[in-house]
Amino acid sequence: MTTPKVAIIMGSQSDWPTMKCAADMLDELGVAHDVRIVSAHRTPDRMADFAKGAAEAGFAVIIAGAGGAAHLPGMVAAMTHLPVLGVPVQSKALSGMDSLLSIAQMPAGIPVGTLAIGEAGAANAGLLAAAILGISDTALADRLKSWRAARTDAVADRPEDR
Ligand code: RP5
Repeated sequence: MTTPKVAIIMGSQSDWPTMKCAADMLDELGVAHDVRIVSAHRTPDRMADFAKGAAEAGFAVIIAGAGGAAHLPGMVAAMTHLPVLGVPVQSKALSGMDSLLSIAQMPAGIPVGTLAIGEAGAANAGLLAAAILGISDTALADRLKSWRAARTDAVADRPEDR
């Protein structure tokens, strides 16, 4: 069995309901992925081992979700050249604004591709990972185009019950 090309990591079990939207999107597009809990502050050694070994393990894209002082995506990006897509998980205290700014405001030099707060961001991270892999996988690119075309076709010309 080949190693999945996408890793979905998150800081806590509590992030899973959000990050599941990325996993569901990848499932829908037929993209194999691994899912792991990797906390920057609770399991820093696990995070470093994962990030430093991710390329050699065969991953091509990393989706990293975290909430609050959400340093996981940036820390992982600092330890791998692979593209890191950051998903700000909606926090209780600040509704995810803390997560968003923590992930988006990386200093120049170590980029994290930051998505929207919450489930929309996670779903879009799945789509973006598929688009990145689709550059060198025409079958996947075709599946992604079909997925988008179906969404376009589903939009009615006029609202119902008008
Ligand atoms: C972050 O703290 C996690 O990414 C999570 O979003 C947040 C809360 O974690 P728990 O206290 O629910 O484990 O590290």
